[in-house]
Amino acid sequence: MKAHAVEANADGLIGPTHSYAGLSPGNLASSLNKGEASNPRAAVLQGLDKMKRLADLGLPQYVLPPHERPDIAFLRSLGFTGIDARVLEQAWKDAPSFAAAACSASPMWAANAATVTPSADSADGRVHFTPANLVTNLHRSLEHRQTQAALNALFPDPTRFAIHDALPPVAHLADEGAANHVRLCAEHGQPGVNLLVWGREAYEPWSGPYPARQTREASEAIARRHGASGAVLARQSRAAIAGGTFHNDVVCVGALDTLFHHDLAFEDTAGTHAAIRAAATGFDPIFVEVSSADLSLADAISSYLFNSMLVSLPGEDRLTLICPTETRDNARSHAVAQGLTASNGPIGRVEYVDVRQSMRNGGGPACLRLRVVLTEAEQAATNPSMRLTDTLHARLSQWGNTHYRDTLTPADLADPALLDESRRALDELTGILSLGSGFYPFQRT
Ligand code: SUG
Repeated sequence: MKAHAVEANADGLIGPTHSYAGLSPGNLASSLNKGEASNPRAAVLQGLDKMKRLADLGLPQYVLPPHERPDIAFLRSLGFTGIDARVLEQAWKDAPSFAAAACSASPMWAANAATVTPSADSADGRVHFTPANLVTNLHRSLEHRQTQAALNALFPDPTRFAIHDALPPVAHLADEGAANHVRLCAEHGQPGVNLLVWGREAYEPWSGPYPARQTREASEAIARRHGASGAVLARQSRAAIAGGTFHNDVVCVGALDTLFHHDLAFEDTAGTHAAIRAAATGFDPIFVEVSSADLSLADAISSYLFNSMLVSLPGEDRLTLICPTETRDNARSHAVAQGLTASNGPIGRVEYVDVRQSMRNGGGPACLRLRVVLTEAEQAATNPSMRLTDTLHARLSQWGNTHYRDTLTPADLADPALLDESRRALDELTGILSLGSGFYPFQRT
């Protein structure tokens, strides 16, 4: 008999350099909004309010700190020298694309932080984490070491938590973390099915219009190193990637026994369903599939119906789907969402959250959170300063209001004052979240 467990969320706190730099080919929102002015202050407050909604609904909620940006150490590795402000200035002059990558606040999308295997599924009974190497996009490849440090700060007990290194950062092992992983189960604390969705094989010639960001071999290696039971590997459909589905979680989400997905999510839908059924022990999976006739892939992507949080709330029999407001604004998506609750299916309620600042970079409610199934003993072993309470929500909102700008264009990223502002904010945050001394590179020099 396994211990009772719940699905906690760890959200990426949105950083002070949140901007629209058009850094992610194949992510249509990122390309479409390139060059627009962002509002980092509104962004961080929207993210915090979303976290509070989940905490108020009764789920444990944790905060993952933003990374140090601009990433001066990365620019130094490219040969830029002198004081930090000069490194930044020269990089913007000589290598603006690299400078833009060094400024991205992309660690906010915690679904890409790591792949997580709960203790109920792992060979050694610990919770396993592999930070994603995110090698497909330069700006995201800068994340995994600091992500590992953040996970170590949140889950400090090595007898309960195993935080691995990222997979070797090469294209053959391209990994985007939990955005391509869905866990199904009867109860969170019972062994589950781990659906790992990949877009291409390591040695496959790739000719699609957009990159496939996850290799089959990366997914296999993670299941192997975590000792994950119930692993099912499924190929993401080529049509989905070509249409702008840069992660599987743009068209698919699951919780407990329910997988909710678009009919173009998988290359072989019937085979994927059959493999999940075969791997499921103690429950019959329920597939809620939305057809292209009811919702085109383009509408699914622009409205982010599936990039929602599907959650099991304390005391409720049916699941709740937490969608971005863009889903409500799209008549077809809204009709599908209403149809879900009107039916007698597993999804009983739909709620909406405003994360528009993140959405304009292709990051919906599901992108902003990393799901971590935890027993009570495991929850007790987390860093208490990183758990969102009403007090921490108020404190971080005040912190964001104090330190963040309310407008930022990509050109503003070159402003050396932004470097100082960001560092001041992160320095204060280090104390608020008890991250330990020297958590950020700038604190170590
Ligand atoms: O990797 N956007 C992110 C969005 C990640 C969404 N995550 C999930 N689907 N789980 C990405 O494409 C855009 C940054 C810019 O263009 O400035 C960006 O990185």
